[in-house]
Amino acid sequence: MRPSRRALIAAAPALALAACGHRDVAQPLPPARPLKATARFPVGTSLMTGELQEPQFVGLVRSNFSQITPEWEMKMERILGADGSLHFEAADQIAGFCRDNGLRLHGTTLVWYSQDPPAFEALKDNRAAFEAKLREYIGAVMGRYKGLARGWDVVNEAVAENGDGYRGGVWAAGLGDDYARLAFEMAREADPGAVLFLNDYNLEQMPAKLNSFQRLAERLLKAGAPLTGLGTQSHLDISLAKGEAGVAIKALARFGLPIHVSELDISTVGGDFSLGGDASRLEAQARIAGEIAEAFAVLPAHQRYAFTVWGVRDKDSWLRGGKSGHPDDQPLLFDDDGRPKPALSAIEAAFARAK
Ligand code: 9MR
Repeated sequence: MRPSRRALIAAAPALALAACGHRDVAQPLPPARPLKATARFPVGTSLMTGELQEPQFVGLVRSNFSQITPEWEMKMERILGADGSLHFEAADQIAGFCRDNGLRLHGTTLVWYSQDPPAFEALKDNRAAFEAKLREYIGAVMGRYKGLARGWDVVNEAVAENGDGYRGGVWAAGLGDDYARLAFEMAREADPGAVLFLNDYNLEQMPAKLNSFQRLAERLLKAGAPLTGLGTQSHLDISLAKGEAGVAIKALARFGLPIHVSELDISTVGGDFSLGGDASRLEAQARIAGEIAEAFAVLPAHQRYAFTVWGVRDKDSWLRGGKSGHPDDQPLLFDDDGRPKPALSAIEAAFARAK
């Protein structure tokens, strides 16, 4: 679906400036309406402790967002030492920032195939000890942020990369195929008030993966697991065809559970075609941002857990670095200088329309 006239009109000032090439824009864009002011549901961003030292970053977070996901500080890789010790300094710093600023916290992640800490590797042939250790870990982490964390990604990225079947890393090795159900039960014991998510990526781009994700959710629910939320990470890129950005949300809505757009970014360097210049790339990004925002905003109120972006300014994104990153990527809603982009305006327009 193309953005409506209203979305395009709302995006017009940003688009006009973007057309000059975002790196050469001399005048700052007029301030957008704070994102959270337009939404009737929590709007989140991820952040890292280092970013809390930057006044511009903190200002953008305070004015635009109402929920925070720590980008890695609440993951096992940060919390759990090789000897089984727990390290909460960084996680506590983010929790403190949330408390001080009246922001909701979303925790990620408790059980993730890609993290196989030595403390669990050592126990994988001793099922009882492995289970006790995981119960203790989930109890300690969720217990520490009880009351502040509204929800947690309990099981992250359980569907196989190609969408055909599942993967469980050390968790399946230690607990068998039932590891996800056990993890959800442990999470409910630790914090009965938290929304407990199954979370995954590429659900928009890969029908097979979306299908397997739904089968897993059905299986868990049938087995009585306290799965109470569904997360679609939504790492998208500008090659996404019209209508695709909202497909996961629309499919998952039938479960009647709260839905989290949990890690939205829209890469501008993806795709196997040339769009010709920054402006058209940012326009394509805005179209996709508007589509996914629209699909989320029209959900029934009780299903709108949160709409979360995976970072604030383009330069903060994980897509700028690492092996698969690209130095020119502009995947987020604010540019390197903290100026609002067309994608932000498109999201605001979609949120406003859905009221
Ligand atoms: O953006 C995150 C990056 O800073 C971390 O180094 C990495 C490993 O913890 O995780 C990244 O976030 C991932 C998220 O937790 C799960 N979905 C994919 C995200 C991007 O890789």
